[in-house]
Amino acid sequence: MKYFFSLPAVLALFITAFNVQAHDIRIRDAWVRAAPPNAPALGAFMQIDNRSDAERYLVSARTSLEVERVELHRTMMHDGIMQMVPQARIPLAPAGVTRLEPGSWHVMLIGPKKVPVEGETVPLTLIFDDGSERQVEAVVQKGKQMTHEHKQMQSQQKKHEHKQTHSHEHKQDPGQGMSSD
Ligand SMILES: [Cu+2]
Repeated sequence: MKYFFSLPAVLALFITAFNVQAHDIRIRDAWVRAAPPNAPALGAFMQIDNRSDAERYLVSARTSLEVERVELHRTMMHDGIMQMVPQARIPLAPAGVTRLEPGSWHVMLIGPKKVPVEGETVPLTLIFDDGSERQVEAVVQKGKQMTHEHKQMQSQQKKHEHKQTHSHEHKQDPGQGMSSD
């Protein structure tokens, strides 16, 4: 019976450890960009504060919204074309703010069964390198016009509604994305 009593104690220790570490990470201003009902993917954005003095990483995300899968992406210039590149993790600089925003790092909800409308909220769970999790409600709202962001869905399949352009002339000032939305 010793096992019976000690297991909860061990679990409690783990939970305490996670809670302590999770205080280092704070998420603000989470939002999902409003999209047409047939959108093949939804971008989710936020600001992540890392209040620790160590580099941390966002390693995955999930949602209770019904989707095919969730990926971490970064929009970047590649061979003169802005495209989204799946990321294994998103680095969170020590004592810094990392902005997930259109044209940069973002969480991508791929293959939503039903696209939420403006004003709805999307529950997101962010998972960090130490195993801790943070939950946020991301509000669906219109983003600024971004013509380049989603035009290269990694190699495959579905064509999507985003305009095709082979320049980055519409790239936004990274400083504008979140603060004014
Ligand atoms: Cu993406």
